[in-house]
Amino acid sequence: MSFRLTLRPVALALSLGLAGLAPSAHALNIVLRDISSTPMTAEQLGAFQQAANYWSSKLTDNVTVYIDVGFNSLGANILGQASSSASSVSYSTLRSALVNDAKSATDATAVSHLQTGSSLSFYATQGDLSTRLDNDNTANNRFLSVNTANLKALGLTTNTTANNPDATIIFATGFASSFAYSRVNGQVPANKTDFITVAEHEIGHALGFVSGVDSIDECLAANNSCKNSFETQAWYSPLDLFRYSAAGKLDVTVGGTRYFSIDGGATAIESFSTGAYNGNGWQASHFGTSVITLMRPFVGDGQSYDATTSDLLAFDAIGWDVAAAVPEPASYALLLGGLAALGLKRRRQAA
Ligand SMILES: [Ca+2]
Ligand SMILES: [Ca+2]
Ligand SMILES: [Ca+2]
Repeated sequence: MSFRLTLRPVALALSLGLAGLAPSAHALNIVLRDISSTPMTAEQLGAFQQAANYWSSKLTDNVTVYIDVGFNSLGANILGQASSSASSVSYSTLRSALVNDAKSATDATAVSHLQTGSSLSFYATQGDLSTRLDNDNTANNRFLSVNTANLKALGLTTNTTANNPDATIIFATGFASSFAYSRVNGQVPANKTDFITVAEHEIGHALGFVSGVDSIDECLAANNSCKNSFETQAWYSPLDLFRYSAAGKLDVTVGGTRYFSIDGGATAIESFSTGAYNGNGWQASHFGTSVITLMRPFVGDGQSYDATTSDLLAFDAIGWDVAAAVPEPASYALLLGGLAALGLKRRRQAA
C-alpha cells in the first residue's frame, strides 16, 4: 500500500507590501500549533517537529511560517488534508521579488529565463478542455496565486500570524496507527508509512510546491461556474513559471508530458504530475511518479526519504534560500587543489 499525498489549496485574500529590511543569515522558523480535537501524543508532535526542523536545516530565509497541524476525524477514506493561504500577486511584482532574492546559481539561471514584461504567455487548458496559447494579457496572465509562506521567502509581507496561519495540515485519526512516527537507522517497518516523510512533503506544499493546474483540473472535473473565471483571476503559482513541455514552451495545460526546468525548458530536471482528473491521475502539484522525490505524489510503506536535489532546486527557484550543500570528498579535494594552486601563484608573484 502507498500513502497518497494530497493537497487542497485554499486561496485567501491578504494584504501585500514590500518588507523593509534585508534578511540576515538565519534559518527558516516553522511554528507548529496542534489543533487536534484530542491533543497529539508527544510522539506524533515530535515527528511533526522533526519534519519542521528538517526544513529549517535546509532553508536559510530568516522568516517564520505558521502551520496548524493535527489529527482529526475526516470524511470516509480521507487520509489527510493540507491547505495553504495564498495571495494574488502581479507577475511584475513577483518577478522583481525573484530577481531581488536571487542568490544561488540556480536563481541566476531561473530569473534570466523568466519572461519579461508584465503579462505571461503560456499554453493553457480552456473551459471546454481544449488548449490554446494564452497571451491575451488578461488577469490570469498578469497575476499569480502565491502561498503566503512563499511570499515570505521572497521578502514580501503577509498578514499571517500564529492565529491566522500560513497552512493547515490535518491527518485522519482513523489512519493514525498506519504511521511510524520515528525512524530507526533511517528506516521504518515495512508495513508502516513514514510519518516524517509525509509531514516533510506536506510542509513542502505549504512552502510553495503547488500548481494552479490542479485548480483548473478540479474545476473542470466539477464542471461548475469556476470555468467562467479562467481568464479573470490568478490561477497559476510561482512553481508554474518553471513548468515546460518543450524548450521555450511554458505549459500549464492539464495532462500531457510536463517537466520542471529553470532554463526556459531547454533542460528537464524532473517530470511533473499532470492532474488527478484529466492528467496522469495524480495532482499536478507534484513531481512525476517514476523517480523517488520528496514531492512525488505518494510514499510507499517502509520507505523513508527527505528532499532530493530536484526538490531543493525547485524550492531554490521559487524564492527559498537553500543552505549550501556540504561538498562531497571529491569537491573538497578539488577545492584544496585550487587553493594550493592559488597559493603557489601568489608566491610566484611575490617572488
Ligand atoms: Ca488569458
Ligand atoms: Ca533561491
Ligand atoms: Ca529567499
